[in-house]
Amino acid sequence: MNLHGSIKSACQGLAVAMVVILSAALNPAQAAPIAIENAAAGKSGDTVGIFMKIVNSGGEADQLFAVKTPAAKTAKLFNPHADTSEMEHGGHDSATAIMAVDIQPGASVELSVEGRHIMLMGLAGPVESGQTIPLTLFFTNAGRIQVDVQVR
Ligand SMILES: [Cu+2]
Repeated sequence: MNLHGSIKSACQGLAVAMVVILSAALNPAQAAPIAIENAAAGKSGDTVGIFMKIVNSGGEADQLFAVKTPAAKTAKLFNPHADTSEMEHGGHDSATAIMAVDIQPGASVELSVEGRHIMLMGLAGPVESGQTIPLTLFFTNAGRIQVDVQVR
């Protein structure tokens, strides 16, 4: 291949790359703006707490509004220390249940022992350390996100 030919094929390759980039930009639904990091589960009596970092790299706010798992009857969002200064884990009554977690664009939210997190109640079976629990997280914009969480 002569010099002219190789420049021409390089230009064609660039044109293809540009089309791919443009179509990705025009279809934001194909991007995955929500990422789940450092997901972990911890047993607490006859319940299991789920902790993770939710990262929103998209340009729009999103909202985690529901969680489902075959491992438990219910998976609820809680803010157990919303109205107390105590830093112990506990207090999962209906007063501390929250409807959803908002994640602003370009921001992240930490679901932690000390703050908001997910609790699994009515476990389907015994939960052992090292076991993996499959979760489906439901987001308003990002839709369903599957995540496997390992029990510490
Ligand atoms: Cu909890």
